[in-house]
Amino acid sequence: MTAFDRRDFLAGLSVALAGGPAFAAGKGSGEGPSIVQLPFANGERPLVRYPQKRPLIRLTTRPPQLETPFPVFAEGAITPNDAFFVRYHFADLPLDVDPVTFRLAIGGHVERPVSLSLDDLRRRFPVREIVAVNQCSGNSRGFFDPRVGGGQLGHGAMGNARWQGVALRDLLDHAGVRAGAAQVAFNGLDMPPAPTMPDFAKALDIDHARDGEVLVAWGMNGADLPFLNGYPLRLVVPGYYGTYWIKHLSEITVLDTAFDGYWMKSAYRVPDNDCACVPPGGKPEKTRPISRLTIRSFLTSHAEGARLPAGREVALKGIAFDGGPGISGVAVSTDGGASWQSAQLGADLGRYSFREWQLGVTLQPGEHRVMVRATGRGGETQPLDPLWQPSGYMRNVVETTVVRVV
Ligand SMILES: Nc1nc2c(c(=O)[nH]1)N[C@H]1C(S)=C(S)[C@@H](COP(=O)(O)O)O[C@H]1N2
Ligand SMILES: [Mo]
Repeated sequence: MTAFDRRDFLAGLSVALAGGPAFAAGKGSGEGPSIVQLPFANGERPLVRYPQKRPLIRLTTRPPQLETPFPVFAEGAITPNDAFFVRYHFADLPLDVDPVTFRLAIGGHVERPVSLSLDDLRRRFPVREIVAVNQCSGNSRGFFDPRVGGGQLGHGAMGNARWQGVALRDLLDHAGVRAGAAQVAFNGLDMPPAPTMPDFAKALDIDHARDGEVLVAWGMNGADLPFLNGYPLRLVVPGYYGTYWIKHLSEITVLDTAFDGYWMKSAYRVPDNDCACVPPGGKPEKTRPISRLTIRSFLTSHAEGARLPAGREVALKGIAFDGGPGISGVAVSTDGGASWQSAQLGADLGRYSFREWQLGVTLQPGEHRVMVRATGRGGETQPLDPLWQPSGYMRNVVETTVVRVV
């Protein structure tokens, strides 16, 4: 973003953050914003326009939480920057990031604490790219039954982008990690509204941080990160839930102990068992930090209630992804799970990316329950019955879309 754009943007952002007329997506002036109905109780949401964004589904104003309208995922395997979802925990966003004076600090249990400018990052380290899905732990939480507390999201708190930046490993090597390092903690420029509240910070084990795939990224789909997606730098943790993908990243701290911040120790934890689940309504005895994405797939070509022509071939299309093994197959049922057919997979953009799929079907008149089930290269697949847990994370049941063939 140029300095000029940024000024414009910041003016717009403060209006939006103040809860003002957040650029109504409605047709003309005087009309309120368009309303989207997510398919669960209390699912009415306004479509609002924030700076650098097309109209998105607003969950909350302070902090800004915006979800991607689901039809966007039919546009292709890459989620456009202006449609990418936005999630913050606190409304106190940085409003004065200057790309010239901005510094990323790397310190803690290292030989040489360093402070790097954006220029240093671009010039002094090999530039790397990876296509990876950023999905919020609570994506699809609104579908939990029994319902759970937290943002009642539809399926739009996910997105897939080509991220560009430098390997975290190269930065850590530059600072020189000292023997005995255990974890690396990450903090961004946004602040809690009161000093008594725990700053949003996350940590990765040292081996994970040094795996060469975790990036400190400035680029997203060939452009600077949109401000609301973490300008000027964010962490990219391929295969891991979005909670680790710290935005406005300004501080990297190597620790010789496990990081004990609130957002690791108390929040973003899941039942410590194979399914990360408990019986509906139950409580886990033991928890662990949330980590890898579970495998998921969606029909994107047709929405619930769509009308399809009878007796003619129709292309069903969609996306699938997992936490890193990569998608090996997608099965589709048009009869509520009685029979399944293998879909054709689209281009492979890497094992952390959305993988497109499609299947030509010819259907008889009537109502059809279309179901999609992905399998990963490790053999893992999606459950037919939803898993439940009290935080409403990690939904990955086989989703069903009812279409009418006429
Ligand atoms: N600085 C900062 N980074 C953050 C957060 C935050 O509140 N502050 N939220 C995290 C969570 S929970 C998610 S799901 C992702 C969302 O990324 P996005 O807003 O770019 O879609 O950002 C992560 N990084
Ligand atoms: Mo999240």
